[in-house]
Amino acid sequence: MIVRHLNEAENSERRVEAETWNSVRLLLKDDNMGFSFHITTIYAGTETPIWYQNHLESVFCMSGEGEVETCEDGKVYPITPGMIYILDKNDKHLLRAKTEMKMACVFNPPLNGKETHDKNGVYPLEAATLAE
Ligand code: 9YT
Repeated sequence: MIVRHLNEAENSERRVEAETWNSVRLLLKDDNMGFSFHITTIYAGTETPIWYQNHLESVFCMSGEGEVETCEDGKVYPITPGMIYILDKNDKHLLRAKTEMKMACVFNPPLNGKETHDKNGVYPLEAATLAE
């Protein structure tokens, strides 16, 4: 069994910083679970364009308020604690935080731990990362 604690992980290299968010990656590819699990903080008053073309992601809101807009159809979904959105179609989207939001995120395939968004809001597949 693997046991970790958020308090320790956020003071380690598991914490990744981006302009509009930080993410503490509690479970990663090298744990061999087939998915990764992160606690992500989205900063208040931000908008983040995201398009995970290589990954499926589920995002559960634990605290805070905001909204997510799917770019293809312009639909806007309010985010409140208890809401989950599931990007089952690699949906391109805009994530807006009204207040700071704490999200629990699951990725398939799992992240290796070092990824931050590229200019299109995408994480490359590991193979692509290694080829760069
Ligand atoms: C909700 C979301 O996708 N935020 C961006 C960061 C991502 N969750 C991550 O890398 O953990």
